[in-house]
Amino acid sequence: KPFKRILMTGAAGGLGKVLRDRIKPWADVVRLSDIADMGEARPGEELVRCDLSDKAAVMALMEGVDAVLHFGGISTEAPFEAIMQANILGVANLYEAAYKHGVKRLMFASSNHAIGYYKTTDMLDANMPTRPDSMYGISKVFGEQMSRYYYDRFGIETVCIRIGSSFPQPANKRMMSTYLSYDDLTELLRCSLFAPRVGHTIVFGMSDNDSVWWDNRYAAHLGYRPKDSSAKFAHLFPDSSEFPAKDDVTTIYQGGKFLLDGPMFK
Ligand code: NAI
Ligand code: 15L
Repeated sequence: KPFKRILMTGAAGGLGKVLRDRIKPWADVVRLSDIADMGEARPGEELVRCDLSDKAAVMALMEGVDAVLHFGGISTEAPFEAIMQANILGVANLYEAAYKHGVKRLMFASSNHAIGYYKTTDMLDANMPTRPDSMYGISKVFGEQMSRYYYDRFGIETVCIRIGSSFPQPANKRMMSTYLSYDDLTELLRCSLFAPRVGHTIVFGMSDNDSVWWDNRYAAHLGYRPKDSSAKFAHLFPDSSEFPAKDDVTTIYQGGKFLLDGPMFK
């Protein structure tokens, strides 16, 4: 197999559970980690309970690891203190451990909430300034910058995937634009790990949806070709009302509901 040992953090989470078996073909051993219970280890797995904010524990977690898929952390808006521990200190610990243990490549699960304050009428590429929509979004910007620094300083490569909405199916009209199927996510992870050179790449994690807000021109070297589309779920949202609806911040801005969580709209 291509890698001896891949580490996936956030293994007890929604995406971690889906990916657990899918990433197996890529490594002799998959080391799965989370602060939460991950159940029993299956063949080819190592389970390590670890709080990402614990520097010594993250250092130990990285021992013998060749590549990292970093999904662990808080995945929605939360008080800054909690975000700071899991997503800011957590990412700092992760990169320092990756450096000390000679890890050459990582995937960082960033989010569309790093750019959630752009409008749904905007078309973005990866070179446009970030516009986070929440403390959560700010923590993802931090992760993107942390990984950029470790590339510039030490040559450690990272693909930051600004994941749109990766769920079994879109839950609302907004997600018709942001939907990323599990198969396409898996393919994007494969590209992120196996493209010959990625340097520091930011890619928007979306399927081949009909209406999109993001342009992946600067990630062409990944060779990512989505096979799914949200189009097959169009019947779930027959409402032909205007999108974005006037005076509804959750449809005017790309970040959707996250716009309501900040102090601005309380
Ligand atoms: P999730 O919340 O289901 O999973 C995150 C996992 O991280 C949880 O199992 C949690 O226990 C773990 N975690 C939280 N704090 C931790 C800590 N201090 N130490 C160790 N582990 C900790 O989220 P989901 O949906 O699986 O997302 C995975 C990653 O992808 C997250 O980083 C999220 O921000 C990102 N993402 C997901 C999107 C989606 O559509 N599912 C969209 C954009 C980004
Ligand atoms: C995210 O970053 C979250 O982790 C996920 O739960 C969804 O809210 C997603 O963005 C989204 O914007 O749909």
